[in-house]
Amino acid sequence: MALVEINFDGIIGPSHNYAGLSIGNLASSYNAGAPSHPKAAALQGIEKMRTNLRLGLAQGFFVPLDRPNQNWLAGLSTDMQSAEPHIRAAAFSASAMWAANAATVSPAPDTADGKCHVSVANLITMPHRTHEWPGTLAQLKLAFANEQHFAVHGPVPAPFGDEGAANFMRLCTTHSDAGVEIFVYGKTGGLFPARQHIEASKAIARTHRLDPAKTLFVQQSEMAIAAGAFHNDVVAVANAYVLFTHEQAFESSDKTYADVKRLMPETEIIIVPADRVSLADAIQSYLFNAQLVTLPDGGMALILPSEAQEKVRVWGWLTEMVADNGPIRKLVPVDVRQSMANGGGPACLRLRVVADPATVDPRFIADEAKLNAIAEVVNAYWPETIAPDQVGDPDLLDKVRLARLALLEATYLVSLA
Ligand code: SUG
Repeated sequence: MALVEINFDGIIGPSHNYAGLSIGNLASSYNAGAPSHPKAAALQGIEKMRTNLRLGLAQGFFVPLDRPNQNWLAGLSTDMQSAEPHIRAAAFSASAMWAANAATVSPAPDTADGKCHVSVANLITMPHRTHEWPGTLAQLKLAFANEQHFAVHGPVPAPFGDEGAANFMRLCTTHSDAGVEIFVYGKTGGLFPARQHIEASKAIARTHRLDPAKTLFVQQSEMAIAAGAFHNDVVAVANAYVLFTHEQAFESSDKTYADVKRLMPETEIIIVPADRVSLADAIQSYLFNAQLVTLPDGGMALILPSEAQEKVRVWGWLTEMVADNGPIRKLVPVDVRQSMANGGGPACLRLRVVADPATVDPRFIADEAKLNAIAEVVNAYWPETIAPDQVGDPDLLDKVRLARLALLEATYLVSLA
């Protein structure tokens, strides 16, 4: 069977809130302390999955992690009642929703043993994300338990930061062909941290048994990180033979484009010039944090945040591009505003896995009926709103735990409890 790209979206968890935890992520900082709307957030995410299904795309999902993370708090010899506010907020964060940061995935055609390799990300730069990986790994091991087709790996050891597929792109002729894998790392971002370290990227390439002749390590531009592109997927995205990128995404753009063309000459590189869309506009509108997908008719679409439609210069450039007979033919705006307010667009919410869906645990594969069942649980159990001073409230903590358990029951995933 031909391999297809399956997008696994993180279901937005019941503890979704705005705690301003991610320095360098401008939306997270601007919205710190605002009330959040977990139910609306999760329903927006579910609608995005429905949009993808209706476009004829394969869709999967991951469930939220157990929050607050009592084990992590216990490791710090504290609990939700006595922890300092920033520790409490870190333990309660729903940040695992951004599944692009869950892992790096090298599809079977790219690896020496013909298996799809999946490495869970250590996320060690931001304290609230450091404790995601054990829960994420448990889920990856379940979803991709078929050892004939998948190899699931633990995290790269500290101190090398790894943020998963958010700093990774793959180019190929079709998903079933061997591709070129591009790892994007940061060195410095001025006042902001570079979250992806080259040592981590290289370790993953070795673990995944990639062909060094078809692997690139590319430095993200310092200017982009300093402007708020805390992950490369905020300024560039690739699909099949298309690389869609902002002019200022990479530190050495010309060398990057030349290397890409050398390894895959048929690549079409679409560069958005800074004098048409500034880095600031790109970061505010998240036009690159789009799902660039191949539709069943062979054309490509950008599933992008509705914020991109609201910026005249951004939308102007995009509509010109699709009218121009290039490979990207369709723009599909989706409303994921609750996630966007924490710096997570449509592409952040999903992990791409190129595989035969029949080899994945079916409990993680979505269809309309399953999304209806998930939406029912969200409607019944997810909090309407969370104000910042509620984060330690025992009633809210109970509600959040019960909500997740109800979802695990509805998705037959109680073993993850
Ligand atoms: O790691 N935001 C996430 C957003 C991740 C976006 N993912 C990708 N670009 N692929 C982050 O910065 C904010 C949480 C808070 O402030 O409450 C947060 O973690």
